[in-house]
Amino acid sequence: MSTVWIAALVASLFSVAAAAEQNTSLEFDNVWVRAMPPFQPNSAGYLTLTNRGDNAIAIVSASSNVAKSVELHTTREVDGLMRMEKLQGLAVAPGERVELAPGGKHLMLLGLAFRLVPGDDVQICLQLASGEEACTDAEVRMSGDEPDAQDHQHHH
Ligand SMILES: [Cu+2]
Repeated sequence: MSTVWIAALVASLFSVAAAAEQNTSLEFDNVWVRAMPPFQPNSAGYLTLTNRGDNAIAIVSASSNVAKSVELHTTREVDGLMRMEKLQGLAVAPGERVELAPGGKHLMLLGLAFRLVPGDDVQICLQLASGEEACTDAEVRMSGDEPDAQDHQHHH
C-alpha cells in the first residue's frame, strides 16, 4: 500500500467526519419531558436549541419513541386563557438560541405508549428541512418544576 493511497484514505475519512459534524450544529440543552399521572394520553417536551452552525436550521416535524405523534406547539393568551396552537415549523438562525419551556413553545407528545415516570429516559427526534434528523435523550421530570422554569425564562 503506497503512502499516497493511505494519505488519500485518511483524508476521505476526515471529510466524512467533518460532514457528520455539520449535522450536529443543532445543540440540545435541558431536554425533558413532563411526567404524567396514569391514563393521561399526552405529555409535553421541553428543550433549549442552539444553532452552532453557519446556516439557518428549519425544524419541520418531531417524533418520539414513546408517542404516536409529536407536534410543535406554542402557547398564547387569548381572552385571559392560555391556549395552545400548532406551529408548522420552527426556524433557528445561526447563533440563535430558542427555548421551549413551560408557558411557551413546547413539543406535544400525543398518544403515549405508556405512563411516563420521573427518571425515565425517552428519545426526542427533530426532522429538519434539510432531510436530516437530530435526536436527543430526554429525562422525564415532575411538572412541579414548572413555576421555577417559567421564572428562569425571563432572566438569562
Ligand atoms: Cu401543546
